[in-house]
Amino acid sequence: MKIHPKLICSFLPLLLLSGCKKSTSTQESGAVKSPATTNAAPPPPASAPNAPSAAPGTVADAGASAETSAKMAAAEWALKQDEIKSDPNGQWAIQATASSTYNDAQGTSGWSANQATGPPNVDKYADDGAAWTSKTPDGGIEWLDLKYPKPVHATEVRVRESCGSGAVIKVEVFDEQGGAHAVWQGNDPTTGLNYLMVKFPKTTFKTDRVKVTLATNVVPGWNEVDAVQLVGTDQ
Ligand SMILES: [Ca+2]
Repeated sequence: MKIHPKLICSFLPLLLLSGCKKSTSTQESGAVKSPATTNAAPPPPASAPNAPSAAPGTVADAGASAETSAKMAAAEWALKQDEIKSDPNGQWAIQATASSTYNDAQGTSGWSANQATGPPNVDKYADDGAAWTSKTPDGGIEWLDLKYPKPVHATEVRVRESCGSGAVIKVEVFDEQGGAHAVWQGNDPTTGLNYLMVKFPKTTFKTDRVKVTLATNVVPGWNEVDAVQLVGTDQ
């Protein structure tokens, strides 16, 4: 049975079990995967900055310390995002094609393959047209094929997942002859708005092309990729 994605989007009850739903709302009440500790900082309670420090050992103190931990984790997450974004050996894709796109999006339309080019531009773990997603949420194997400006001896690929994270199953890089080399296959541990970071021994060949394969059926709901960074050097 073929259902137009927009119909699925408007039929929210069906999506209550989805990892990432399509909705104009930024709420994630239906998300199975709630943003993890590595996700964007939850807004601090309004009273936080002026909260009196409670006596040691009280419940209030435990709450304050949990809040401090959450803020520290959020700061760590932000620092890591910034470090990746400004990595001098990192490149962002300049061109992309995909197995399919939501609503058959072409060019630079929302959710098109091109939305995975350039630096990350999704700020929240949610459905967002500034990321690529496939035509159907849980159809199975889908892929994103990306081109980079400069061929490099690659050491790492970083896939920024922004919705329904955890569905990547394979990352390949291509040599000058167009041969595919799988640099990672496995169970994607990514949760929330974050990078799947695939490190591998420096390739003997230079590459300017990366292919990311997902099994969209392993994480219910839309699986979206905001950006993919290729890390490598000239030598
Ligand atoms: Ca993007």
